[in-house]
Amino acid sequence: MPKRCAILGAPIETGASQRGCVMGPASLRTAAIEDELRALGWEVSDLGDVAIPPVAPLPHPNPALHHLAETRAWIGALHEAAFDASQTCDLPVFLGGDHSMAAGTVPAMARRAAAADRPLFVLWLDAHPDLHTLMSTTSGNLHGTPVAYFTGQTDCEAYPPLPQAVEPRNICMMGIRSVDPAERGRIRETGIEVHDMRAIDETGVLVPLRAFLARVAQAGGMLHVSFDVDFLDPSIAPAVGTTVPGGATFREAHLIMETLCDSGLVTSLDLVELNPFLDERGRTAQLLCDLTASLFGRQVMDRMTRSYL
Ligand code: B3U
Ligand code: MN
Ligand code: MN
Repeated sequence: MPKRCAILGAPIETGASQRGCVMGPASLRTAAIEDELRALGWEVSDLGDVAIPPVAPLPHPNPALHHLAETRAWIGALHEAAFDASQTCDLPVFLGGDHSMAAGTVPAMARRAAAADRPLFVLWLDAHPDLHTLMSTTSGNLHGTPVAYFTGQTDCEAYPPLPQAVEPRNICMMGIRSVDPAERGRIRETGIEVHDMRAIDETGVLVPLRAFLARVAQAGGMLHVSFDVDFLDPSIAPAVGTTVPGGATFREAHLIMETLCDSGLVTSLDLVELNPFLDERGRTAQLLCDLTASLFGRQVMDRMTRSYL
């Protein structure tokens, strides 16, 4: 029986400082993400884009925050739509949209996992840990807050109540290379596993990835992958508002996606922060599409055995 995938668009850009992520889902559709996955033997249904109604501004003690009301509305709408999408398939793909959308998708996947009596694990591929609370962010860009929210930190109360928090020990971050002081403290307090670029340079991507996948498998967990475009080096992925030098290479990124495929553990995916306004002839959208194809089973040469350990 073919495996089923659902595509859901989250055209949200109010969590970022620059506009343009609203076009992310359209750009990924133009790059033919649906056809690519179908060609790999998946049954794919495109559920269209989520939308929010107009909202009134929400006051907050942190004067730096902007677009709080919109973000709260997006989190609520996305939570419901992502949960519903996950009930129709094996592996939903959420097309962003800035990373604040993970405050909707990840708690929805935690709820789905809890209903199946399984723990949710999260692989966070990003230059940033996105671990600010609504009080600690100084930029006020709410795409820097989803991890604090879905791990149940205080000072996120202006967001919708969290039905199911993700255990910090079930989160693995890779590619991290831009961390604010408040986030650094929170990484220490929560014990979230962080592999910064130095660690990746020292061991390669497979050592920490295989260890994490072994933990997921052992716990019988579901695995959500949240892929921020700025995880990649800006030289191969220019279409993002928050480029940070020294990111993952083309080959590291594909190897991660192929290894995730081999593990058979991935149960949901975010593709976030694609800003087509900053792209060059669609190359970042195309790369994201190709990386997703690797996660869904595309290989250069067939392998007799596909072992990830
Ligand atoms: N930590 C900084 C920068 C940032 C976080 N996430 C992104 N950028 N994409 C902040 O604004 O919170
Ligand atoms: Mn991010
Ligand atoms: Mn980032």
